Amino acid sequence: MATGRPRVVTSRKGGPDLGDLSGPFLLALLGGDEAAVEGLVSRSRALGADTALVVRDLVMPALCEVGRMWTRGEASIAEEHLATSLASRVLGRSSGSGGAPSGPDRRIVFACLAGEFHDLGIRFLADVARECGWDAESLGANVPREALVRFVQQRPPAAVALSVSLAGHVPEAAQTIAEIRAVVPGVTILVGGLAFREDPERFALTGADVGITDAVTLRDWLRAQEGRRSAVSPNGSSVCGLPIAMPASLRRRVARSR
Ligand code: B12
Repeated sequence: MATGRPRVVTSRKGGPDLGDLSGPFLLALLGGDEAAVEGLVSRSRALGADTALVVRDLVMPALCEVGRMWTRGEASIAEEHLATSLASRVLGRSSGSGGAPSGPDRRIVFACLAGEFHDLGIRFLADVARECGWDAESLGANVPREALVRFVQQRPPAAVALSVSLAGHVPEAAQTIAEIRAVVPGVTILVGGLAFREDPERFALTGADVGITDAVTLRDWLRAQEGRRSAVSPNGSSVCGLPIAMPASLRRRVARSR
């Protein structure tokens, strides 16, 4: 995959309008009303929204508003924590699965960079990827660079998706991407997160292949990869994402249990 300026992709708006549900959703999150949050997610699904759309049009606006309220002193840190964990729990339960993933060409690893604690986005995105039939692994928040690079080297996926919320972490993203490319040259690297929603020019500073700022665009990008061969070079270092150094019998057992 070529380096240089990332391809920045954005899907057009579309799908059911969840606008009427967003106010009640915010109130339910701030009030810690799990049944109401669940009910509103179910109503969105009944209107035809998949996880990507629920994340973009229901969850994101509510959590951005929680963030604004937090900075204005209208919501406490405890209320923010409550809203975040409630959204994460309910969405996790309601997300579907797109069926069995079809091999290493469809394996994607999500991670937040070292020092980056905003991992809710990638938790949702991993659900979106699973709904698209991808084998998604989320390494969560604050993944040390060396650990991430080693993980990707040992089990090369088709794609690595890095999340950056704080603008100050863009240089760390660039360094991480350079180190991943040095050990797995063919992997497709995506970046996204608040840092790029605030200023898309920052994509160019990372060296990533693809820049995406929302869940619906990621869903569309993942679907568009269907049928395309992975760019990961067949150097024998990965079979279904499991390290080649693993004994063949153990590898088969682990692969069967996934
Ligand atoms: C919840 C939250 C926290 C939680 C995070 C909990 C968790 N487990 O994620 C905690 C309490 C840890 C936290 C900490 C901090 N936070 Co905070 N936080 C928020 C808040 C309220 C919501 C974030 C969120 O979950 N949004 C919802 C998710 C779904 O959105 P998302 O992460 O952007 O992801 C979506 C897209 O960006 C995209 N995406 C994300 N990553 C990727 C990657 C790829 C590859 C792709 C394709 C797409 C993609 O898809 C996702 C789904 O659509 C925001 C407010 C806001 N406006 O966002 C502030 C906010 C991000 N935080 C902020 C700040 C300042 C901090 C702290 C510095 C506060 C402090 N003084 O300690 C620390 C920093 C910690 C750190 N080093 O990372 C500021 C950032 C300001 C700025 N512009 O830089 C914000 C904007 C609040 C504000 N208004 O000031 N925070």
